[in-house]
Amino acid sequence: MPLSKRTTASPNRSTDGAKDKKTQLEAFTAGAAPVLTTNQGLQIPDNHNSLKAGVRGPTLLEDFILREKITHFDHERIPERAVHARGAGAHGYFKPYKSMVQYTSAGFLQDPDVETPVFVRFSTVAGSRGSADTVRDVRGFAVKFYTAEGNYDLVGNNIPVFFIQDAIKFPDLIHAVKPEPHNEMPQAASAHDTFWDFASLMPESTHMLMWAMSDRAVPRSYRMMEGFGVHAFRFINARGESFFVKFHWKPKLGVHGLAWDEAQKIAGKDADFHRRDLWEAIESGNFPEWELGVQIVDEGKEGELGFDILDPTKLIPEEQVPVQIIGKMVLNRNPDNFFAETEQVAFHPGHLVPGIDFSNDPLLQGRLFSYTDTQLSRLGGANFHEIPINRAVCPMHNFQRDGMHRQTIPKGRVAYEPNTLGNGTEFRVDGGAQGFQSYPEQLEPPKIRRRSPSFDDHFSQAALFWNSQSVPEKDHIVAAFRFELSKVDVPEIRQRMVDNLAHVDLKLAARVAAPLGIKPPDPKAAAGRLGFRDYRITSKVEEDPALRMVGRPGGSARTRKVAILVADGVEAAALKRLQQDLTDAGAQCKLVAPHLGTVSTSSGRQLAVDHTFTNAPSVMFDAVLIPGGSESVATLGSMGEAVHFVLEAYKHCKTICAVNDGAQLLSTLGFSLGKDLEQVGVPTPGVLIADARKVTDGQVSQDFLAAIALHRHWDRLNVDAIPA
Ligand code: HDE
Repeated sequence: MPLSKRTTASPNRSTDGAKDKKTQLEAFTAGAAPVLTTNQGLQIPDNHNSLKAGVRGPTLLEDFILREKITHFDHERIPERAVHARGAGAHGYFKPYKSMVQYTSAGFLQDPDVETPVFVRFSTVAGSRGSADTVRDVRGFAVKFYTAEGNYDLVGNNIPVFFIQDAIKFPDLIHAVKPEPHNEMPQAASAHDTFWDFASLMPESTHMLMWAMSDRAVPRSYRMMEGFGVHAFRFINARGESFFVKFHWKPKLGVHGLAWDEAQKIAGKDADFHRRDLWEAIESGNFPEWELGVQIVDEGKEGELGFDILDPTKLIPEEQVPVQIIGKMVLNRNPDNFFAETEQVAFHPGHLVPGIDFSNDPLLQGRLFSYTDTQLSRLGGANFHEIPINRAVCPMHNFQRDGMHRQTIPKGRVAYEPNTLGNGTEFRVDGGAQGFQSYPEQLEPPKIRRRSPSFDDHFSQAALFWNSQSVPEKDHIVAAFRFELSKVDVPEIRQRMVDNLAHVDLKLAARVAAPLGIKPPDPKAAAGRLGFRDYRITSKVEEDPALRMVGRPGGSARTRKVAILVADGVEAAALKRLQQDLTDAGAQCKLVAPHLGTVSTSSGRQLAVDHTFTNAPSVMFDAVLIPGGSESVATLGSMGEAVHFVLEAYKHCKTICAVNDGAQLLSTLGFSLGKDLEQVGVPTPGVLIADARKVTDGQVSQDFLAAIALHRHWDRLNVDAIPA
């Protein structure tokens, strides 16, 4: 699919031939070649032996071919990102649904026929580059739009608020969450003393902690995450009018999380789980899609929200200001090279286009410094904008010169402005209506190093988030706090944290505290501490359904992975029909068996096996089908790995469909299934028992698909009792 037929046009900017990012990148792309050469192009005769003084003698310093190869290898690594080191990227495009001309002059938001190329990088925050994908963490969601007016970066997260209110606390936050400095442990985890020491002393982090302890922090897939710009930005229209705007990305596949036990196990079984999921979805043509949404607040009306729009620990409830959906992003191409593209891409919240501007959010203001600064050391100098993935697709011209690894060869003697020597007449860029215009906001003196009192409310939206959760989601939040705090050695830190939580909800705090070997939470103890603020706003909404993940409409079985458990003697007829119906609905079915190769069906046919129980455990799947066939079922029942597979899928609240005597496997494992196997659907949520004869009319497939579309059956009872 072509990435861009037309690019966004600006009245005073012409574009050159490199309109399309893909075409531009192709100019830098190299494939396999029939010879090996040095970096200078000299053909290499032998890539297996270094130059030696005699076949058994020492290697000669003269061997420039060896030296060049080893030297280059020695310098292959660049510093990993200080935060968001672990990530995965993809190319795609963005298209607005309608013109946003009323609110913004941004060219790429004007014309529904215009596709703007994008590159997106998803990431975790705390872990190193080689850490596991499924750790409990915030996810980065950074989008670079290659517009005709320059690159616009929307550098957001999958959580709409942040831990801190002022950029000056960012190094402290990150030092606290990163592995502890004396022993560099733990990797990619907030469950340790320094993080909770800091967090418990920073009540402003409470709202974000609620999100970070929710299933948002263990996404099922990058494709199933929301994205948020977090800060308030500004839209500015052609008349110079300003509107506050908050950005949202809404995934077409719904918002879904893993079970915590599942996430931990995946971290060991497939550390690349999210990266692989994104890659495979794109390779198979299941292009992930998000809609771009905006919440717009007129400049001057922000006071009516009831909280400070500049405070990044606050979100605007969707119940209060609805999200307008304004466009769609599709990711349709994997990078050709991870390092060249995903590692070298350089995002920056200050990469803006005319029509979009900042707010005074003090967290955002600090970011405006940090991102260029970090690229200087990470990408080795000031010319990182010339790296192919970072190049704008519109013409770029200025008099910045030289520096490490400069690629462009600027012609002529003029490297200053104003000048007359460039083209014989005076060239001067000195004000005027063209190009980027900062919003001429009136500022209030005095210069002051202090937090605005309007930022003092630390708990009301944490409570709003808590009150908006479904029962199982609340249970998961409690379990996450318990897990994290149980890893904290110092009891005073655990105590301080639950005392803070008492200001969100006393019952929540008491539940968290119960197994932690500390006193019951004491709201008064928290209130006496430095950093605590008594101020509390009254939220205009008490609950916001948009804040929960469970029970939202629009779930689908599309791209969901279904394991079909088979062994010799499996009955194939119902299996085949279900497999076909699931595949037609976009699910991905894989046959998991005791061995690779084939298994024989009860009628003597051969079925090709995709995976073994060893190489593809249940945590790799969203749902399980256990077909009938007494021999097959007996074999599975005698295999520890197969039994564990089913128990674990059940524990993780996944949909399980058992056909005929497949159900016996479930009952031998102790699940109560009701008596009537003729009946489709039993009291246990997400466990379907089917009669093979009924499969042919398609109803079983429909029920199975509907159950998979619910993602997980979190309301399944007593899963904690399952020993898996
Ligand atoms: Fe970042 N952040 N950040 N951040 N951030 C970086 O920039 C920083 C913040 C976010 O895939 C770094 O190029 C400061 C909020 C994403 O390449 C660094 C502050 C949000 C990514 C940096 C914040 C983010 C980064 C490290 C507080 C959500 C990954 C490498 C003032 C709105 C981008 C780099 C990618 C990366 C600094 C807070 C999102 C060090 C100082 C809030 C998605 O410059």
